[in-house]
Amino acid sequence: MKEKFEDASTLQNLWMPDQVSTIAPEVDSLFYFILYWVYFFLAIVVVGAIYFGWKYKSNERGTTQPLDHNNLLEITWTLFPLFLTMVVFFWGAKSYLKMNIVPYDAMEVNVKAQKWFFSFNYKEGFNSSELVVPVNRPVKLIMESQDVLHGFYVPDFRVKMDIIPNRYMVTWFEATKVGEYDILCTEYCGTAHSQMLAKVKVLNQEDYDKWLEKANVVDESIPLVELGEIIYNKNACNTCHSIDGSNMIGPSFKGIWNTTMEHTDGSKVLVDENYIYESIIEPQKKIIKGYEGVMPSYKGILRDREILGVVEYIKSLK
Ligand code: HEC
Ligand SMILES: [Cu+2]
Repeated sequence: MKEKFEDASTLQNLWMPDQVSTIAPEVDSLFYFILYWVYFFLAIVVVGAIYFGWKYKSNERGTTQPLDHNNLLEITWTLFPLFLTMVVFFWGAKSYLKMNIVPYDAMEVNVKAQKWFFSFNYKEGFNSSELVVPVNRPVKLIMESQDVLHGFYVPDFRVKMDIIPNRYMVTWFEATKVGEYDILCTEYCGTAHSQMLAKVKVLNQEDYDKWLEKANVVDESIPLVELGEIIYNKNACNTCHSIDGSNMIGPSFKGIWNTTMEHTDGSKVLVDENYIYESIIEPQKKIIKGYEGVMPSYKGILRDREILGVVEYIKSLK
């Protein structure tokens, strides 16, 4: 918090998020340019209305002369706003292009949005539930949705892009300050878009290299049960499955091990390793009675050891 206020060179920072990308100051200055002109015209209208209301409040002065026209006034109130809107247009177009033309040397990260979480796939060959990037380096995001429309939004970066299913959506940013910033999904018309929270971690190059090295190996030293619990929280299983027996969007994990589940096709299946594996990789294959087939596939997202971890974790929830 202290850091926040040290940065607050103007009052503006009190009600806007920090400016942490190269584009943020540009977006804000155009925003304030428009905002201050709006205040200016608002003042003219309000002051004018009050003044004339007062001036002509009674008929004592008689009626005014019929007005014809006033060339100077009419030309002014046409040309001046035209000039202002043109400034806004060219300024906006310039920033818009800058936001949409990705620098050629940008580092690339693939982003996948699905109900109800983001995952970030690195070219080095692993997935992360956090977007971790080096500071002062352009980052290109190639985004796709596995199911419905989602939105990718980082307020501190002033970066926002819808993620439309069946196509790649591209955006980019260059973070200017080390720190941790919020990622939000901006679709609010579904069950849990508002809970699709994630973080961008901006590290200096050295820390980033270290993180990359570590993230790229599955840590064999973590016991399977703990790994399973990490996956449960990290990969959003917890938005649909409880561990205390209560039903959410999906069935609870508590006590399901070694029980039989009835499916919509009437078949009964024992919850064992194979069934859990299948539920995670091909969730639509068998749908449990009383539930909808809304679980996303984790194929290509969870590695084998991680799935084994989930199996052990479910076993442990007696
Ligand atoms: C969007 C909600 C959602 C998310 C996220 C989700 N699931 Fe599911 N899951 C469901 C629903 C709904 C069902 C029941 C319908 C079906 O069988 O597809 C289910 C069924 C299952 C089953 C079969 C369960 C049983 O009780 O027999 C397993 C195992 C499972 N999920 C594991 C996971 C794991 C592990 C994760 C995280 C890596 C996860 N799910 C994430 C919604 C979700
Ligand atoms: Cu969403």
